[in-house]
Amino acid sequence: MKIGIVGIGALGSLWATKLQQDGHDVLAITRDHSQRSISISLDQQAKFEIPANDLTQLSTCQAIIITVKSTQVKQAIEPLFTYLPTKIPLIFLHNGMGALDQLSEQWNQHPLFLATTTQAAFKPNSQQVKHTGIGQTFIGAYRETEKLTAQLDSIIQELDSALPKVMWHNHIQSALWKKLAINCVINPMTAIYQCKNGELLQSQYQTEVKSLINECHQVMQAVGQNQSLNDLSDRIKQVMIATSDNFSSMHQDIHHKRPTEIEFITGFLLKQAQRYAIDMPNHQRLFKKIKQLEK
Ligand code: KPL
Repeated sequence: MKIGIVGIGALGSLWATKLQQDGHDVLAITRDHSQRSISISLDQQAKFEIPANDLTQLSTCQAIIITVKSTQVKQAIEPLFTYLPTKIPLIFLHNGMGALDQLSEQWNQHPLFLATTTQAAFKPNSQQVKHTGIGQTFIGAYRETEKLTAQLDSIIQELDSALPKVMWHNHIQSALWKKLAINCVINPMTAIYQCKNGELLQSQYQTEVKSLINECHQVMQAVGQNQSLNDLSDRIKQVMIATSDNFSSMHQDIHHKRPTEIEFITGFLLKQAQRYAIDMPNHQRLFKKIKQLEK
């Protein structure tokens, strides 16, 4: 297969190297379109040389995976519009929700898919990527009109072979809401308290964690995401344990003075809460605090 990867951050680099290792042609699209190739090593292996930014090659790709952050989706994808025939599936993989709703109407003809993953990767420098956690990736439809076609099914099989497990999800919105809840609790708290994910299990944070989960659960119920409060709390705690030694992406963004994804994480949750007139004092407070830290 020929696969385009837009965004060569940690997850984009992981996908690019794993796909090339599995024998596929990879085309990397980076922020700087004048860069002609990228050179990157995966874990302890030799370097992968990946061709980059020949936009005329996009039309020959079987699928494009967009791994840029939710805050960069629009600016990364809009310039590619004229190079992308409408038959090519575009798979978006990022934290948060609502980023695709900002795309211009011209994308209506394109098959758009959303993905969520528990794979973890870390990029210590621009030439190296480390696969730090083995997980699962789910892909599903952005709109109800998009179905699992035979073409997409065979792409998913190839992706699964390169970086297992990759699976189709009939209700990707529910997987995205669960991930959103995790990110709404862990990301702002770790960024504000400057701690690792696992430190949120300490007793001093429990009252706040509980209130955040409660508020989030109310919104999920209102939008029709029926998950019990206990299951949601357990899932969030499991992620704190499984990623206990990690700094969340928002912690890293604040630390490196980069914009965070707060608008598409807590911001998205607050917008939904507003629609149903649900009071969200705890998430509001975190949202404001992260906005201040970003400044
Ligand atoms: O997705 C994450 C992030 O950091 O953005 C979690 C699951 C919180 C892992 O760190």
